[in-house]
Amino acid sequence: MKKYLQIVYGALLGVLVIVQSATAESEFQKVMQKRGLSEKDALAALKVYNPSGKHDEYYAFVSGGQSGQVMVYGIPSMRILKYIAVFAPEPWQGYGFDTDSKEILRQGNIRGREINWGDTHHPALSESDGKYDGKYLFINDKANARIAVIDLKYFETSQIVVNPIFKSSHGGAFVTPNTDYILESCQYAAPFTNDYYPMEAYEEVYRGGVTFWKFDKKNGKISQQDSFTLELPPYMQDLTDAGKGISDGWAFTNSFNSELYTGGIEKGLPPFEAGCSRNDMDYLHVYNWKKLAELVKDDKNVKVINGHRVIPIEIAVKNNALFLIPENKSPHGVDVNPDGQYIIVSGKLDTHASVYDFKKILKQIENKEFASKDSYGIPILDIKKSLHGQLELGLGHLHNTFGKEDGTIYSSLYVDSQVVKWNYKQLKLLDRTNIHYNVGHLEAMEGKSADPQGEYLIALNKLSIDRFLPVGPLHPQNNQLIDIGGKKMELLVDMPVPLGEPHQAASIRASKIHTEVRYNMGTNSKTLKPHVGKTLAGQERIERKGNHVYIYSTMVRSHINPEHITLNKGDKVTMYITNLERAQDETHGFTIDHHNIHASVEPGESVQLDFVADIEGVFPYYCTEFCSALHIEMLGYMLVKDPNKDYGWIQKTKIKGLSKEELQKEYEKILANNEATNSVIDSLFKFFEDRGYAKYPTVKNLVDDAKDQYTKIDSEREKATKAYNEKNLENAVLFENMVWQYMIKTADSAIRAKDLLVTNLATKKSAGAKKGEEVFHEGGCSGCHVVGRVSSGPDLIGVLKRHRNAEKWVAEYIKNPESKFKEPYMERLIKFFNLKMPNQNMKDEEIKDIIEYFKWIDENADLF
Ligand code: K7E
Ligand code: CUA
Repeated sequence: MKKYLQIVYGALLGVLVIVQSATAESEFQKVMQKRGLSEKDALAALKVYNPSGKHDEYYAFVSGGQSGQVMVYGIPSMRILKYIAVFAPEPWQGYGFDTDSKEILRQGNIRGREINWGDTHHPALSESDGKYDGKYLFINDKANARIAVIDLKYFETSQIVVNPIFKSSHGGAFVTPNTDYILESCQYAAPFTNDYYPMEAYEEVYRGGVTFWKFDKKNGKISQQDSFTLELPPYMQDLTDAGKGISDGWAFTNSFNSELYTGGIEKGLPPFEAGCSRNDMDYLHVYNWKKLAELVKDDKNVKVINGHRVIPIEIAVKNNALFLIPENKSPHGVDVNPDGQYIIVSGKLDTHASVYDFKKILKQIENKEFASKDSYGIPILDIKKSLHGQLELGLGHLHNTFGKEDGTIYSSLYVDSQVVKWNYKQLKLLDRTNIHYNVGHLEAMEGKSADPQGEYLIALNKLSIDRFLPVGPLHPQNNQLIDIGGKKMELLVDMPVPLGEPHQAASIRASKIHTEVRYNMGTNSKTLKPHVGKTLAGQERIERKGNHVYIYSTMVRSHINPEHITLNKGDKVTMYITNLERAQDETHGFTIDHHNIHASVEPGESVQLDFVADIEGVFPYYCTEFCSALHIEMLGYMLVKDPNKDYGWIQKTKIKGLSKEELQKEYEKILANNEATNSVIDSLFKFFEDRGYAKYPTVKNLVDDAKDQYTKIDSEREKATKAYNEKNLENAVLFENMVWQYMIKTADSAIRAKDLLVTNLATKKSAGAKKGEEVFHEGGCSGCHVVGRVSSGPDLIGVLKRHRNAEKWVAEYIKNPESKFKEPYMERLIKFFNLKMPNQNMKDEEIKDIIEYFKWIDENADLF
């Protein structure tokens, strides 16, 4: 136990320490005991814990199910980073509440109807050569057959496309190895047109299919006119995967209704679930998308339905581009292995997983060696000749993800509630682990790419039953993290997901994602072009064209310009807001009360709000992000009057001000105050210049922001002086106050920059100095001593030079302060500070470390 804890503690510090085992061990044990944790728990905690500021190794993009969103969290910490709004309005991001994002959301309208939710299932990352490139994310909406594009530079939805002929789609989004196409297979068969056909027309008119959405990687958009669909029989296609490596150019889709069953429980007929699983076999669809992409170029190979090109079954068959292979009934996941030779089909109703060998499939196709044909004329390959083999895994095999070692695959067992690790080449079971209830998808790191990374696996469970504090009948979902780095899988932690069913996840190494932190000034974040309403400082204005009022406004710490907007009831309003900030994370939010509008305006972004001022009244508007110390003061008033009413009776009150003398005093006071603040700022700026701050990008950003704030002082000062000369003392004071506000904003960024620069420049602390610093703070020394200046106690810079044999002297003094009070130097200090240093009962070891810390301070004295 003792040894074990030493190792654990050593790992925690990241260094080999000869543990002060007595303290470390007992602290560790105390906490474990108090929280009822086992050694295994403690180890799991170490594997997932991120101390403040430490980033995760991977991003996980997880479908938000019925929320219509995508959830982003970090692995291994499982900390949620963002919900990206996709198919549903999301107020924090302003998504669906400002005009520009509404335009994206409304791209998802179907037959003129607004759809405000989605059932997201399968996120897919863009690929180059089958590997994740970190540029885009795609997600499907099963309920409404839509696909969305998310730009990973901004983590924002940039496009939604509606499938023109499918009524539902489950098998999307899956991408081809260079993201030429995003594949979306239909689920519930229906007529491709929008007409009524009775269920009796199922075989004749109802159809399934796969849509190939053409993606333009350069501009990050799906080109709808270059996209097309392969018509398929109404077999209820399920999931899909694109080939890669030797199967590049092909794709695979399974299905669950080879029976062509049409239900009718209310008529006394067996329900769908019975009819669709009567046969022992369903069909794996195998098709050559590269060939189809060639065929579609010739008009005679396509029929156009709802303005969309469709390749009929017979054309695909005639051109050797479409085949079927039997698969055990009602399968679920289909996954192509990293080199593209094997296709693993999950059993679901069968205890076996089936491994198909693409080489064997291709051989039969090339030899035109077919077992039979289905009723639509599609050639059927022999299953035995196509299989590499099968392996019994357990009950309810739903999905697969690939491991790092050649041949390893992890599969989910929904009914058994297990994850199994096996080898699909050798058809050998390797390991299995129990997880919590009903796992659906699972994702090992980059596990569906051509370059799986292993390390961790997440199990996306449907039920959470007893795992978390109860929150009523609707439970959260449960995502579980499993360590797959060792020989045995180890369950590490549960994460409740309060969003929607987490079907599929896609993970990517964090270093592959490169995001922006700001927009070029005046950018429309949805088009990434300059916004028509771009407004720079000084260009704020209100323009009226008939009853349409255009407001060009800006937001910057800590005011909205304009602050008064007076309208007539019935005015149409277009309000443009530009966030003038350049500083990272200086977002402003904007709302006008009672108008159901909200915008999140990121640094540099311009947004547009459209609404009708259709109710009379007084409506405060304000910034909804706590953006600075004066955030609450960031407000304005929209005043809507009824043009048919007479408001002449209203008395305008005048506020009684200060006397002239009082104002003069006020003015002098604030001038002096500003001068003092300015000299602090000067010394900060000098510090930056002297230390070459520009070499450190984050520091530079902060300093730039500080300077940016500082430049705003001149014009305010001018206004103050002008007002003063015009004897308008009241305004002179207020404008000088504005000067002070900008100084505070300058100092705010500058002080953060200085702290960061000091951390960058200082010499590395020894282990002792690090501990000494901790002890210094924890022991209460920092209550009186501030490094770099005299506080309630003396500055500690140079403390080791102030005494002869100083290390020994200081050590003795900390240990027993009273012993030195009588020394003449100390007598003078005590008198000066009117304070005696208390005995903090430091241990010898701690005192030694504090001295180390003092040495470090002296080494870096010029930085404080
Ligand atoms: Cu939930 Cu991939 Cu839509 Cu299986 S699917 S679980
Ligand atoms: Cu801007 Cu609060």
